[in-house]
Order: sequence, then C-alpha cells, then structure tokens
Amino acid sequence: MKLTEITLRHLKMPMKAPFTTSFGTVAEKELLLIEAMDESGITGWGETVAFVAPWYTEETVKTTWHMLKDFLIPLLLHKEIKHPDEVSALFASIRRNCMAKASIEGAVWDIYAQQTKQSLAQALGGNKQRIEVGVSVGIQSSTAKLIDQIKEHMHNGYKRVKIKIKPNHDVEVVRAIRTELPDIPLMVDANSAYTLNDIKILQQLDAYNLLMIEQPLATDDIVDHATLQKQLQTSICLDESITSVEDARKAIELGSCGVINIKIGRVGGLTEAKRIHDLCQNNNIPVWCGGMLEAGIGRAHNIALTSLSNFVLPGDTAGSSHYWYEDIIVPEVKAISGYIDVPQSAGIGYAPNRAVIDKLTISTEVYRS
Ligand code: OSB
Ligand code: MG
Repeated sequence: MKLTEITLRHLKMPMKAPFTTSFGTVAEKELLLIEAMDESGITGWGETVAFVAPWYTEETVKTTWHMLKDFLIPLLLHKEIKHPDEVSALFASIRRNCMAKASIEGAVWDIYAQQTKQSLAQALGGNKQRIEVGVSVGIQSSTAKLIDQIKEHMHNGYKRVKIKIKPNHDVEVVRAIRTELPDIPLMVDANSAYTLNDIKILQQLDAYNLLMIEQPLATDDIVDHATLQKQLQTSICLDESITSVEDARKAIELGSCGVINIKIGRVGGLTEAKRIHDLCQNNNIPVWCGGMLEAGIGRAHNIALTSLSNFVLPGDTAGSSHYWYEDIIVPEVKAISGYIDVPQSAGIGYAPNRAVIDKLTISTEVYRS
C-alpha cells in the first residue's frame, strides 16, 4: 500500500466525570484522530492517547501533532508498505514519541486488515471471540463514593476493579473496600507516586489479596521495582516503565514485575505491543491491555489487541458509556456482563461516526505531499 492522503483532526471530548490519578485530573479529553487513505481509497483510523499535559509520559497533544506533521507523515506518505510491521522500521530515525508513532501505525494496520479482508484482531493473530474487561476508577472525593462506584461496576458484571492510590490515600482506602467487599477482584495503580522509602506502606497492601500493584515507583525505573518485588508478596505490574520489547526483556530478566500492562500508545504501536505480548507469553508473564481514556477508535484497537491469547487478565477497556456521553464510532463499544465481543468484520470493525467527529473537531489539516 501507499498512503496518499492523511487527515489530522484535533478533538475535544467532554467526559461524564473527571478522572483523577496521583498525578492529575482529566476533565475533558483532547485527542488527535488520524484518517489515512491508500491509493485504492481505503481509509484507516488511528487515535493519539497523549494528554494535554505531560504527567503520564513526556508526550502531549501538541507534541503528537508536531511529530506527526513535521516528521512521521513526511516519512510515510507515498512510501510503498507491504506490511504494517515495516512502519516502526521507517520511524527508526525518530527517538521515542511512541504515542505519535502508534497513532498513525494504527491507521496503517486498519488499512492492511481491510485490504486482506480480515478483522484487525485476525490480522494481529488474535483468536478470542470476546474479551474480559475490568474498569479503572479514579480517585474520588470520599471513600464512601468510591465504594458505591465499585459496587455499581461489580453489579454491571465488570471482571475486576482497579483503584488509584497515592501516599496517604492507600492502605486505609483498600482496607475500607475489603471490609465491605472482601472477595472482589481488586487491584491498585499508583502511577509512580512512591519510592523505595515507602516500602513499609506498600508491604501493608500484601494483607488485602490484591491481584497486583501497578507502577508503584518511578516512571522510568526497573531496578528499584526489582528490589521492591523481592520484598512484596503481591505481584508488581509495570505500566509507565515499559515502552518497548527491550524494556520488557530487561524487566523480566531483573525480576521487576510479575505482570505487564500493555498500552499501544506507550509502546509505539501494535507491532511492538504484539512483540511484548509474545515475549511475555514465552516467559510466563501474563499481560493485560491498559487504557488511556480512549475514545472509540483507540478503544477498537485495544479490543483487537486484547484478542491475542496471552491477554489472560481483564483489561481497562470498559464500554464507551463508561466515559462518554456519545462516542465517535458506531456501534458504540458495549460491555455486557464484563465481556466485549471482538468484531469480526474487516478492519477495526467499527465505523467512524462522522456527525459526532465533526461536532467535536476544533481543527483539521490534510496532508497529500
Ligand atoms: O495508569 O492506567 C493508567 C488513565 C489515564 C492515564 C493513565 C492510566 C489511566 C487509567 C484509566 O488507569 C484507564 C482507562 O480506563 O482508560
Ligand atoms: Mg497505570
């Protein structure tokens, strides 16, 4: 294939409720949509997952626009591509900027799947017909409110709940949840809010039968996490620290984690995500698909990836209505009793909802040469 036209749209999407983590709050989601067209007129879609401020990783909505416009699109337009795996090699001269790279690589995967008349899941080698999903709940104004939300999610059938923790908002909160809900599949995510000085606090969490503790230490660390893992019974799950298959290999060799959360944007695309999946499978490390408050296009890519066989733990890809009043795809993603059906039609298996996309778009640029 050759990409002949790429349209970038900057969208602002209102959220039903603000989402708060140890590093900040997202009240309105901004994102870029990538619509790429090949020479035969097939269009593929991708979505950026960077936020407006660089608190999760160093990328932002503006840096992704800059990278796409000034570097990635010029590298890709009119180049002959036989397989989407070639895209990461084309981008090899650009350091990091994984979220920008992943967004456009995702559109190429969508086109490739349509050309070869497969669902994106099939094109990636996925074999599940449906995936198990959980839900991530942000920090709430009170523990009572948090527990009410968890109960509602469990009632709706979600397969596990993840809560966000930070210093002084950790052991007490988990203890309160466990008092009322002793058996639910529960995990915590610290988004790098702790250091090895907090080891005593993190060890107290061992008493509460958590599925895992996600990213307790620094965003770029795998060494201290290995030290911590040796002193914890609960598995550490790495999120921010894993940006490539090489990071994953080193973390596994060091014993830094027992689980890896794979996010397509954080690792630079579906090809790298699949490599990490395969490496983990060969090393008996279970994986799950993380979320970045995605709108429908990103959600569709997550669902396809999660159909791969080593995604054995429920991910964060809830249904569209968890975050959005209306989503940018049709049909919307539906989670029923904690399952999402993997679409079987060609490509991502959802159509863009042009009316909603147009309504939410604040700027557009088209690139042809
Ligand atoms: O660390 O997994 C994370 C949201 C924003 C930034 C980072 C994270 C999250 C979530 C929510 O936990 C995932 C989702 O529901 O999309
Ligand atoms: Mg996380």
